[in-house]
Amino acid sequence: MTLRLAAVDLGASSGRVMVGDVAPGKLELTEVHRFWNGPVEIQGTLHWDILHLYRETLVGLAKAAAGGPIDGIGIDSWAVDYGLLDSDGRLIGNPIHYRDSRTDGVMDKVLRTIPAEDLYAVTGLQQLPFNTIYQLVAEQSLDRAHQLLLIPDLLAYWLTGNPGAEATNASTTQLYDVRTRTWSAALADRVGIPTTLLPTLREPGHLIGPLLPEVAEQIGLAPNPTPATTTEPPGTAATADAAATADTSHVHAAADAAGASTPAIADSGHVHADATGAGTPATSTPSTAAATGGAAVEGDRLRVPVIAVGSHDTASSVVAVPAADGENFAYISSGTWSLAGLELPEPVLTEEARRANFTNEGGVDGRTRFLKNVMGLWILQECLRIWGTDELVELLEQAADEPAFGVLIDPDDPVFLAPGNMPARIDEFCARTGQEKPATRAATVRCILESLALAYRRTLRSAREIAGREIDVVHVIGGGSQNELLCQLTADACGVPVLAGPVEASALGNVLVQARALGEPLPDLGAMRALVRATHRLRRYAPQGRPADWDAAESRVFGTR
Ligand code: LFR
Repeated sequence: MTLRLAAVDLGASSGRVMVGDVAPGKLELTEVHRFWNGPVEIQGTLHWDILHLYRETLVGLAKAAAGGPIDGIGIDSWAVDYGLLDSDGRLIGNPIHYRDSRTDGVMDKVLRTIPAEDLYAVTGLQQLPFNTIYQLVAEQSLDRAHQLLLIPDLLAYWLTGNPGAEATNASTTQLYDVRTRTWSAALADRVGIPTTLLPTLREPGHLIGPLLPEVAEQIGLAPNPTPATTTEPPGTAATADAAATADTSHVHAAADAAGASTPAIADSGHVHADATGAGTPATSTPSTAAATGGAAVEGDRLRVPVIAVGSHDTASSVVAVPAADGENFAYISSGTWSLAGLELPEPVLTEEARRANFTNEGGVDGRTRFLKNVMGLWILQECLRIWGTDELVELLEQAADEPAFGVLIDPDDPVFLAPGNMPARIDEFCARTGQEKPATRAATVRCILESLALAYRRTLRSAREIAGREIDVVHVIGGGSQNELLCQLTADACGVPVLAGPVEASALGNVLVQARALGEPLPDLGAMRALVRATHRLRRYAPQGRPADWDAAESRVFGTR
């Protein structure tokens, strides 16, 4: 039996709905829908267009459903951002983008009340100005807010009527106690955030709930299918009452009705822990849904389960790192951001880790993602936007021919965080650091990629030293794994081979966790990774060049260690 699973994977520059076909020895991903995402500035505030994201999610799910029965749906997205609901379950305003300037100066203000050491001891989180805690301190609508839902949880709530907080993403808020894996009420109190805002936590693999009937209808899963329409989601003004009352109770009724197959969900909350082996919470199986056409089966088909995955996109990507058993690996999840680090069994909360600003984010199966955010391809994306070109392939070819170690920047300099004229900011950085500015666009691209490779080198070296681990290979996953020049520079800079791929790592991690929850024999991360490795082509980059050149370049940008 092949499971057919929909992964909704929302990135900062595009959203995707993919269909994953999973069976023993099989892991195939097909993109059914891709759409633009990005900040929307209104009167100086950067927002996410959340209804656009929801509508496009429905369009994607409708396309997925048109191709055959869906056995599960999982949602992942970037971290830290949230929507606030009022006491009727209505969304209060558009979620604000983490690159918005409302958090300027907030971190320093909070650190005057709570010493950075105290914050780190509890949360183990890197200091980023946009962490949810700082956004909430800057929040204008707290007095009207009843509940906070992180972006994937908000979409899951609109699909199912069931609120909650998936743990890997909750771990990025800086309100989560990484030692006990619960919300830190003490921290929330200290910064004046009502703990009642923070929803019940759920782990990857848990059933969130079946699709609300009207959502199932909207995506064409109805006894008399109607074309996919795009009405307002529940929780917006027009349908709020329904969402808060009738619809929610319907979900509970549906979940109860399916109780026979979900005892373990109630007990352990873990779908795949169902001792009966049914493992099919409130849902159909492909065989029943496809084979017969009776009314009961039609009813089942509507109750597609939405399953919690590693809803932080980086957590899902790390699931799909195609590491071999026993390999000493580091990873770089490469997209708008580059998340560079290690997977560890436990958080590292030492003073050394704090000073180096390493984060201990929650991974699937209780692992720790010990990593740092490197500014990533964002700087390049913004350059292309400002230049008004999408001719990246040509630019990369030219950049490969540019001389090495011309102009170098620190990509993590705060000037590169907000959207804007990156070529001009690079020129200003050069002026500030006594360098000639890049003479051509190709030189600018070379500067960005070489500087990223330097930042990876520095980050992975500290990760290795602080965690006391060896690194024999760097897995580059995500969209950036297609950037051959960046992969080669990364291998050269880090002095170990790079294995590049898969590109759609977060969607793969998303479907793998769903598949296990629905009973697929993927007992642990090792089994999931073996399946990725067996089904995806990876590209190997051997390190070239002279390490001494990278040493010299590093001390030019960052000074001596
Ligand atoms: C990557 C990512 C990072 C997070 C940043 C902001 O997409 O999720 O892990 O730090 O976006 O949310």
